[in-house]
Amino acid sequence: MKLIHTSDWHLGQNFHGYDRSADHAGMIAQLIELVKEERPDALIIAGDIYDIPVPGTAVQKAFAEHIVALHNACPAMTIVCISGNHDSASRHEVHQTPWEALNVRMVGKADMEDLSSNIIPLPDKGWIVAVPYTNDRFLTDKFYKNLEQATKEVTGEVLPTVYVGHAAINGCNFLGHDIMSGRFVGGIECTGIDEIGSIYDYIALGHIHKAQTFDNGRARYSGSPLPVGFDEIRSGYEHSFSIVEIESHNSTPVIRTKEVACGCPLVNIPAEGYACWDEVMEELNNFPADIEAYIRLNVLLKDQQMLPYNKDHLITMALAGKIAHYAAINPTREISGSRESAGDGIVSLTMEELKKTEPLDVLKSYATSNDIVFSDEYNEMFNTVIKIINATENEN
Ligand SMILES: [Mn+2]
Repeated sequence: MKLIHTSDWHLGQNFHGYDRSADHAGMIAQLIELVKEERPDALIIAGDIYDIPVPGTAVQKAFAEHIVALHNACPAMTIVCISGNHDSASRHEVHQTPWEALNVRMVGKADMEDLSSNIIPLPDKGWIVAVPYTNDRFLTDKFYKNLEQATKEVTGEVLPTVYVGHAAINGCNFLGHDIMSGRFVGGIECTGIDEIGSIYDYIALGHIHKAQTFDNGRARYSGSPLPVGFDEIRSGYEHSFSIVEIESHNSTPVIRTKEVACGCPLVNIPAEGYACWDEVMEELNNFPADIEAYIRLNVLLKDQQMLPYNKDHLITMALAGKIAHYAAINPTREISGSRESAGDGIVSLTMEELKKTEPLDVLKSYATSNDIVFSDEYNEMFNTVIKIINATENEN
C-alpha cells in the first residue's frame, strides 16, 4: 500500500490581514505533481483543512477545485479527508455523498453504531480507519478498543491497515505551538499512542504542525505543508508531504518526504531569538528590495523600555520600495533586578499570550522555570486566593 500523507492546510487563513490563497494554491500544485509522480493508492488529509469552522465561500470553492484537481491527477486514488479541530465536523460531511462519486471520503464523525464511513477499504490494497478530531470526551479508551475490535472483524487482519487521526499524542514535540494557551498544558487532552491500538501498521496524524515520526516508525505527524505561523520557521522545522509505503500487514512503513516550497516565505528578524529595536530596524532597513516575504520583528525590550511611538512609520519607511510585507511585531521583555533569579531573565510570554493563559498555569510555569516543586498545598492555597479575588470582584 502506498500513501501520500498531509494535514493542517489551514485554507482561508487570515494571516495578519493578508490573504494566503496564492500560497495555498502553490502548495496544492506541488501536491498534484507529487500525486502524478507517485500514483499512490490513497491521499490522506488528516484534518485542519480550513483555518476556521465557517470559511468564506471563495475558500470553500477553492477547496473543492483543489480536491477535484487532485482526483484528476490520479483517478484510481482514494482521497480520505477527516475534519480537525479547526474544521466544523458537520459542515465537513455536508457533501459526503457527491464526493464519494469522485472516490473522496469526507469523514467528520465517528459513531460506534455505524462505522461504515470510518473503516474504508482500498480494494486489494488495504484499509484506512479514519477518525476525525472530536472535542468531547467521546474518544475514550473504550472507544479505541471497540474500534480496534470492529476493525479486526471487518478487515480480517490480512492487508495493511492505516489509522488516520487528528489528535495530540503524549510525548510528541510541540515546537512552534503556543503550549501555554491551555490546550496542551500538563498533557491534558493528549492521547497515549498505545490507547489507539496495535493492529494498525501506520498511524497518520494531523494536529501538531512539526513533522515527526515516533512509536518506532509506526506513527507520524506529516506536519503543516506551509508554515501557519512565524514560530514554525525556527530551526528544526521542515514543511513537506510524506510518502509512506507499507509492504504487508505487520511490516514497518517506509517513509520519505517531499519538501514544499512556500510561495511567499515567512521571515523572522532576527532569524532566531530576539534583538533590541535598533538592531531589528537595521536588519529591516537592509532587507533586499526584490524578495517577497512576510516579516515578523522579534523585539527585546529592556526594563521599562517601550516600542517607539512612531514604530509604524519607521517600519513603513524601512520597507519603502520593497516587495516584502510587514506582518507583526513580537515583543518580549527582559526584566533585570528583582527577577534576576527567574531563569534566563526573559519572560517568555507576550501580553497576548498572557491574556489567554490561566493564572494557575502562569504560576506553574514560573515554578517550573525556577526549579520549585509545585505541591498540592501550593495548588490549594492559590485556588483559595483566586476564589477570594473572584468573590471580591463580584461584590464590586
Ligand atoms: Mn492545525
